[in-house]
Amino acid sequence: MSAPPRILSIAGSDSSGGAGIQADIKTITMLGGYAMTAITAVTAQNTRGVQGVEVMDPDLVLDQVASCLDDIGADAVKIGMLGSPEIAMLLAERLDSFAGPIVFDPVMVATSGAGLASEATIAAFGALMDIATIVTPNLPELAALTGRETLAEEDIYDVAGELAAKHDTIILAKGGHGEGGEVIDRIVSASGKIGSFGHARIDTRHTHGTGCTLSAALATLLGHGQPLTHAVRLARAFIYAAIENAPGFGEGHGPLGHQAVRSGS
Ligand code: PXL
Repeated sequence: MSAPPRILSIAGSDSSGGAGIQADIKTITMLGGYAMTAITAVTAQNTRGVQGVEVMDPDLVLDQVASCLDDIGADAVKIGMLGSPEIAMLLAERLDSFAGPIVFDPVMVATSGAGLASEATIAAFGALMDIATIVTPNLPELAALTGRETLAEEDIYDVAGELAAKHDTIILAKGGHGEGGEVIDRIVSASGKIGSFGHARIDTRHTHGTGCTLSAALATLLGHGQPLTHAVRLARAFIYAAIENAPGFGEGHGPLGHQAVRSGS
């Protein structure tokens, strides 16, 4: 058996196991990767909301990253919840020399509506977008990153293209928060549209951790050496299968069924 791709997830912990580091470990493992973690914050959380947060010391976050990269090494990195502007800035500096793909999910708000990044932390996202291979905002995040209150459907390509150009990266603008029966995800570079994927919207409240899962899947598939557009296609297939297989836990926004996704489904 060939060695699995080594994937480092830098993200927050979700005690309820649906999002954050826990979703990432499940996703990376199910997709045949070897999961490593650097925890930025610990949340007390369930499907109803976030009951408590403690942000890690920035030095300890960097130590976790160094412990992984200096010994085992990584084929791809995923960055999620950051916890503080200091952590964001230090990570951007540390990962500037990382040679593999970096997937940055600019997490701002949990599916439950709880805030997961302060304004100062969001202001520091630029440095991470500068070093990211691909950034995966949902539509409210794309609006916030480009200084807009709202974003009209017809402006998504232009706005995402401007952001891609500003940070020399690729934007995957996720359409889950859009209107209509079809969810459209668009991949955009500085020079315009690369591709788009549509999927019938699934009527469900069990979407806790979808953003984390998609970005971790993308990092794992890029770590496997899949080309970017195909990695997005496969990561979307994984997430829709995980939504279809959600176990229905909790009284709020329940977790996905990562463990139930079989290869080929
Ligand atoms: O999906 C956003 C997210 C990221 N990180 C942590 C989370 C969540 C959503 O709940 O809990 C730790």
